[in-house]
Amino acid sequence: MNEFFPDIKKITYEGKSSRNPLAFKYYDPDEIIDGKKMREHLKFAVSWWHTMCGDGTDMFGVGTADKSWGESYPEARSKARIDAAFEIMDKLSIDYFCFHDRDISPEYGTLAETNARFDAAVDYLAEKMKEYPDKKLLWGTAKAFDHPRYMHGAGTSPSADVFAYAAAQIKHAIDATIRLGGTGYVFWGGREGYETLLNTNYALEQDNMARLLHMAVDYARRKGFTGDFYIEPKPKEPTKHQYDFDAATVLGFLRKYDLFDDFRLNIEANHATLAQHTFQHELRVARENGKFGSIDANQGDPLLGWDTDQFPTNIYDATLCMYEVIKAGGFTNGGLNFDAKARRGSFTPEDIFLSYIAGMDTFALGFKAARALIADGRLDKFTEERYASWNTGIGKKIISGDVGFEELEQYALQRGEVTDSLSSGRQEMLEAIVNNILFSL
Ligand code: XLS
Ligand code: CA
Ligand code: CA
Repeated sequence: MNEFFPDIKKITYEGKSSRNPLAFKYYDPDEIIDGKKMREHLKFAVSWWHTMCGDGTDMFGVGTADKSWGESYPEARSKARIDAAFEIMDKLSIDYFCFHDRDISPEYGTLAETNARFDAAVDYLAEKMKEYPDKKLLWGTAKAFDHPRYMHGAGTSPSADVFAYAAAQIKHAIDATIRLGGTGYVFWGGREGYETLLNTNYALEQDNMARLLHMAVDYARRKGFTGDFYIEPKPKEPTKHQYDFDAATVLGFLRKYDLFDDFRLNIEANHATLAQHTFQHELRVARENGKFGSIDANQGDPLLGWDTDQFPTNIYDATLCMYEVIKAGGFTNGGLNFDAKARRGSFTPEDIFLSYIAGMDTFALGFKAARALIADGRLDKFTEERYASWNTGIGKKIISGDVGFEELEQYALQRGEVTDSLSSGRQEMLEAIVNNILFSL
């Protein structure tokens, strides 16, 4: 078969002194760490929508990158895209991919026709996966947000017909995910939110979203899906107010609607910062609630207030991300999906490889730095000591439930002023420790 990137050979690890732009400097896929290859620790995934479909179109101009894969007709293009995707994964030593149904095959008139052509593309994908047995589906999802029918939402549309259509589309995307052995299924709340409360039945929309999720879980489990369901929080864009605002909001929703046991979170860096949180904050909230699942690895631009989906190159953030991942016990069904696109000006085929190399090296370094931070132990020890008052005396009694307000009042009256029980938070010292670790790698 013809190669799509004949000038690009398989990307190899050359180490940090290499000056070859088409080589890994930090990511050695086969390096064994704690008995596991780096590729198994990091579980990188290609995002089909950005890498295979995104051509740099923005609201001010048409695409700059050619993502036609040499084909003018949608069916042939779907197939060529699959061939090109496997070449990219193979050359970059990436073992996973993620897709929306419509990235694989677009809409064609009726739902029945769309489904039939989608199924044919999935057949081809399944064949290709046999040819490359180490390439796996990390997660699938349905694009229930771009067609005009979803202008007011899918699961939260005011139209029950649209809800039914979305359910039918999601059912089919779940079928494909199961068929391809996907270990996850994502719900990102595309247009599930509102522009104005003046026309919105907030309570009904929330209840309906929960109804849709219950139906999806019931259906998928009946069909034998054993992977994880994820909700991917995002605070705004495309709607002014997205219902799945951030990790804490989603956890409250899952608890309210008896969905808590069925879902984990897919945390995206750029969505965290849009919600005015750090990436690490969102991961910590997920982890401490037992809901860490998967990651959409990218970064926003601090000067821009929208979802720029840039390839992650910030080692500091990647380190603190991987710190949370390691503390969560590593990835199980999830992984690091590059929900990221090369900038509109980075339009050549090589830019696909260069941008993935940048992101993969960043996370390989972040992984090593996070391991070093944990092994160093200064951060964890400092935090542990900061909370030492909860291990003995009155702290221990509060935790064990042995005291109430009356006893605490007695204690406070006897104890006198308590400011002397505090010690410095030492933020600057801790930040310097992180720098010390980062620059000694
Ligand atoms: C959009 C989201 C989307 C999800 C999948 O902002 O990041 O790409 O990851 O629907
Ligand atoms: Ca995402
Ligand atoms: Ca995004």
